[in-house]
Amino acid sequence: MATGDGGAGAAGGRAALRWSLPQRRRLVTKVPGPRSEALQARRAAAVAPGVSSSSPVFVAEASGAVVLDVDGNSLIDLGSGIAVVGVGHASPQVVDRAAGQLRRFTHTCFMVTPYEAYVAVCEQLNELSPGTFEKRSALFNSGAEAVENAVKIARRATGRQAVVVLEHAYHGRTNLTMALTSKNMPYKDGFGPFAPEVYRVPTSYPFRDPEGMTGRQAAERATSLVESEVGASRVACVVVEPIQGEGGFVVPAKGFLPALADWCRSSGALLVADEIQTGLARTGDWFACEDEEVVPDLLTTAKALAGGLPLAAVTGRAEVMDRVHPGGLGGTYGGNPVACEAALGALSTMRELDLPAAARRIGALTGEWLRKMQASNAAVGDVRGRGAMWAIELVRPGTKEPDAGAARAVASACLAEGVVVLTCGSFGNVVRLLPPLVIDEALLAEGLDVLSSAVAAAG
Ligand code: PLZ
Repeated sequence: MATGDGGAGAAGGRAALRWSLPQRRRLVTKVPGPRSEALQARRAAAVAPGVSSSSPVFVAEASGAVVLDVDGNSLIDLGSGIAVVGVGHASPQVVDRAAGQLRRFTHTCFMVTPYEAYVAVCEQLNELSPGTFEKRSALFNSGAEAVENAVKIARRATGRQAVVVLEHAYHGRTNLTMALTSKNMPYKDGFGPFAPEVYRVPTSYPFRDPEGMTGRQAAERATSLVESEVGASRVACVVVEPIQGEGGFVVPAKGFLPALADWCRSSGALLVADEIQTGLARTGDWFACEDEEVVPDLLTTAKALAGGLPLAAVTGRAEVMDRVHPGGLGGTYGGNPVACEAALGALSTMRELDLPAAARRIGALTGEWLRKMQASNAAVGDVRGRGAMWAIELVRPGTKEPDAGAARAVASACLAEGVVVLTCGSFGNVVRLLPPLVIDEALLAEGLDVLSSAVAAAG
């Protein structure tokens, strides 16, 4: 169960989770309230403005699917800190294991004196990720760092340099991952020059592609460009998000990912699946690739992996991973022991509560709700997603012209009513839902009801 008072959550009637906060929406001031506003003023004087917040509500406590702000408002969280707390905020096993580890030791550096939890996290990632072949993993701090390392490994293993990425891709904010990321504002503007040998080709975006274009045709459009403009034999890897995250929750047409995987195999390029946002139960499978039985050579994870602590990983075929010389990968904090223990807690929660199944139940409910919204509102151009990763793309009624203003208006109307939702998309016009997978179904429905009203008002 996923409520403080004993109801059955989307995670079903399996092992009980007790949350420290009642799982409810309750507003006691306007949102943001006076204390958040006072902190916002302090923040403006102290924090670099380049780091902004989409929901300027300061947090006092968070538990399960609820965030309690400093004014005492209890908000429904349909963003999970950008797909991180799938197991819920302050999830019991995450907290217990991390706290236990904090008391034993906080750091030694795995590259100096190793510890078991790092090995155990790698073992579990190797077991859970697609492919029955032998695998190895390496741990890092952030998603961007994992993607950078996947590229390093692919280049080292293939002896090739070119990296192919897709339109609308998001892979991070470091220099190499900015180059891999598609959208200029806010991620890249003025921050160049960017890393060389990165080539961008069209993705499959059913809502915006020519009517009737199949996944295989979209893949052919991409790979023929690579062949003519890059040269297949120069490609170290193709990096793809199986469902694009920041770029707009773009679900490719069926057949697109398998065709890319086939092309990689026949070209000697490696397929890197960036499952940082989609991975670890979010889409209803352990990994989104599994939906079409795509088996990547390298796979990146982060976000949900450690239930809120910073931890990321590259997992891949042993024969690829083993090509990197000892000492070629690492970092002071990569695979920090507290983060590794938290990950062991998160992974065991995902298994015990069967969170892939919970994500599928969330998806059934959410998809139905969003389609109803679309039927009654011409501003909802597209509804798409899988599992607990769903979005609406907002357009000017009767057109496909993106309406970013409407997406912003919907998100702020939801916040004012005590529901945190996120926007995304290359055109800023997508409202996305990433609820904790342990959310109570009634609470999710309440959040969707608030969203419906906000969308109706914006349309
Ligand atoms: N790959 C697919 O979704 C992070 C970005 C938030 P880091 N997405 C949230 C922001 O505006 O910075 C992400 C992702 C995919 C890579 C990353 C990068 O992960 O942990 O933020 O570095």
